Amino acid sequence: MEASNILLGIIGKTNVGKSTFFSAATEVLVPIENRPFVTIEPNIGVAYVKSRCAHVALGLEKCDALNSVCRMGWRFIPVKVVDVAGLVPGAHAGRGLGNMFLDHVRRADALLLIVDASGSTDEEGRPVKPGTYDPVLEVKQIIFEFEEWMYSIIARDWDKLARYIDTTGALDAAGALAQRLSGLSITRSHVVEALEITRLEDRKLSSWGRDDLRLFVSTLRRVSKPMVIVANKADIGVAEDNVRRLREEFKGVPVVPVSSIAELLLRKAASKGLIEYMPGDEDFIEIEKSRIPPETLKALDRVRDVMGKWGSTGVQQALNEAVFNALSQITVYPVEDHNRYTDKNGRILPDVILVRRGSTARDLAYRVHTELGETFLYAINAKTKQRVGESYILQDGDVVKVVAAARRG
Ligand SMILES: Nc1nc2c(ncn2[C@@H]2O[C@H](COP(=O)(O)OP(=O)(O)OP(=O)(O)O)[C@@H](O)[C@H]2O)c(=O)[nH]1
Ligand SMILES: [Mg+2]
Repeated sequence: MEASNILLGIIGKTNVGKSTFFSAATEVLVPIENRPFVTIEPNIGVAYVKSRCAHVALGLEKCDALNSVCRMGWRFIPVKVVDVAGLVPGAHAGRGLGNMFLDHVRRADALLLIVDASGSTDEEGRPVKPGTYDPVLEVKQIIFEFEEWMYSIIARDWDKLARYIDTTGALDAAGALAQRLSGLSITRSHVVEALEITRLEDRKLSSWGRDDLRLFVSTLRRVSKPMVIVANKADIGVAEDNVRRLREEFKGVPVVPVSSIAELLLRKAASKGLIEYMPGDEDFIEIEKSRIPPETLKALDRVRDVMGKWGSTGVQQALNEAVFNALSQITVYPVEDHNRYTDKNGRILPDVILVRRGSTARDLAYRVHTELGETFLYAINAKTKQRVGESYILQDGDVVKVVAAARRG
């Protein structure tokens, strides 16, 4: 059973650390250099969001995680991440590498906007003295370029589409729009929400002016591609003030201070067996100091200072913010045996599933198997042993057995 089919897209200016973040999060090795436009082709990998495993709350000693990983009471749940080439101002008009490569993030459910919070790269991504460039401006420019790209897709034969939807009056406009935009992972409910917010819901599409369409596109962007601002290079002194400024400017959008380079070093040291480190932790342990090369020890000391300052490297927090906050996902554990919390093979809490907050017991049944959804009778909340109906709203960490009329096979 798939834990999720969530895709996170990494976007940002060129040379700000997108690939470093990607590599730190996925442990996929990719080219990283201090110059613009190192990444051309997209990188795809698997990262994990981290959540307390249900076995802890149930007082069990362990579980048998199958579609995810359990480490010291924490569930690591896979999500896909894609890293693409960098943007520069004017990308929509073809500057730099243009914006066509954003096609590789068109299916993203949420965006990780990586910004150089130290201000040590100029508009074109060239290295400059820290504090020179303004990260607030950088975020605005990237959002602008992203929305220009979305606009160019939606505006393409818009007039024809608008006429078509307006003249076939019986057709559900939001549904038809959503169908047209499904390649961008935009759903009918995203469209409905954007129409409501912009108060364009009652207006004929063909009566919209260009400004109406622009407003609709930027609203749809906010609704369908929620964002986390990754304030990268937080290990450089001046980033602190910029993190505060970013938070002030972009209220309602999570801003996470991150040192991707620190996380990358920790993951590498851990995989070599030099340190014990769990992503998201506030510290690490040197396993045997005498075995660690002196320059690595020095670098690790610097990493420790950064972690001390911010509480962690921030990479895990950024992933968690995107999935649990921006995308409002919660964890649910489907089981067959609600007394033992096992599947039919006796494995304890093998699977965890990410569902949107507000999902029901029947939604969960559908996620497990279509037939289970169709033949749903009731569910049992394994924590309380209580029977719940199809409209029961799932809670984070729920362990649920679905009872259906007919079984598979
Ligand atoms: N100090 C510091 N430097 C970083 C951090 N993350 C990345 N860098 C450096 O920033 C430079 C660019 O990193 P990349 O990951 O290649 O950046 P990118 O955004 O993928 O760049 P392009 O693919 O060329 O657009 C490299 O020199 C990295 O070592 C960080 O957290 N702190
Ligand atoms: Mg790159």
